[in-house]
Amino acid sequence: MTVLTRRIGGAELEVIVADITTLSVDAIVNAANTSLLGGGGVDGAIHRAAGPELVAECRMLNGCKTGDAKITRGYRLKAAHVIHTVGPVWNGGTLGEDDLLASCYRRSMALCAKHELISVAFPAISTGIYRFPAERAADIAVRTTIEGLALAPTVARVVFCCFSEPSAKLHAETLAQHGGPC
Ligand code: AR6
Repeated sequence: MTVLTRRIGGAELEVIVADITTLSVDAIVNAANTSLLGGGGVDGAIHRAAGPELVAECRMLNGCKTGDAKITRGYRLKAAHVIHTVGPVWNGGTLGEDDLLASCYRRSMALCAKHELISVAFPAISTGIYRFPAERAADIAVRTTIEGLALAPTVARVVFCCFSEPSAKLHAETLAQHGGPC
């Protein structure tokens, strides 16, 4: 279900409610952990849908630091690639959680630029098992991704793929303050 679509420069940004594993985009972003070897939430869903080849490739990456991102192929997913990023665990906001979450979106957009990807879909990183407050996370997600567009000229479509309508509403509220209608 599409909640909002906005045009910013040459790119179309969408907020939808969907299962990210079903999307046909160049890359879906995974809210992973530092091991990159799978887990619960969206991470578990992506690994289940991609098949065992995904964890085999992940094993060769030597993990990922919080705030960083690494790219693999998508295997059995419709998405050609998976960008694995590690969001911060929320600890009250005094341990640099905002900057680390922004870094996830920035580093993911940088990988899109490096690999000349055209379309990318993000889940609401850190807002599940890692307990980051949803409204604060949505604001960081949308603002940082918009900033990242300037350095990712190939990206023409960004999807904020939310798992619930309340989450989508929070992303739409921030996105509505930017760009114009499509
Ligand atoms: N499609 C889109 N969004 C989803 C899906 C899905 N299929 N499934 C869940 N979400 P979470 P985190 C939403 O917990 O907070 C894992 O064990 C979910 O509703 O998946 O970054 C990792 O291995 C929420 O809004 O990730 C780490 O250990 C958002 O995705 C840890 O969880 C993120 O929730 C990472 O925790």
